[in-house]
Amino acid sequence: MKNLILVIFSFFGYVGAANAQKEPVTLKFKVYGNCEMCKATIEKALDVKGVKAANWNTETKMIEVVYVPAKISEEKIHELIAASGYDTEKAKASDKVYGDLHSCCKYPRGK
Ligand SMILES: [Cu+2]
Repeated sequence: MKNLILVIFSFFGYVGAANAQKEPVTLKFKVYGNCEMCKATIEKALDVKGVKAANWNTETKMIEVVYVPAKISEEKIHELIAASGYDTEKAKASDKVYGDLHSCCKYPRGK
């Protein structure tokens, strides 16, 4: 009987952990960029499954992303932004995509 209770409790513990992963969480980090056009590109890059909302601030260069960890990873979010041409704290855009950005969008970059 004790074992059965233990099994039931660990089952609910497992379900609880799985549900936690399905809850949206908010991530805030820096994305290098310049203007409203950058904002549109960055936010469009995150128009994917698992991302509930993305809002990049042109003044502070900070992005707020609401996403579901069970559906998309934090790393993937950084990679998607980098693939659209913008460097983040964790992922760097390739010189090719950076070079393809509109001239007004070529944000200052380190070497
Ligand atoms: Cu721009």
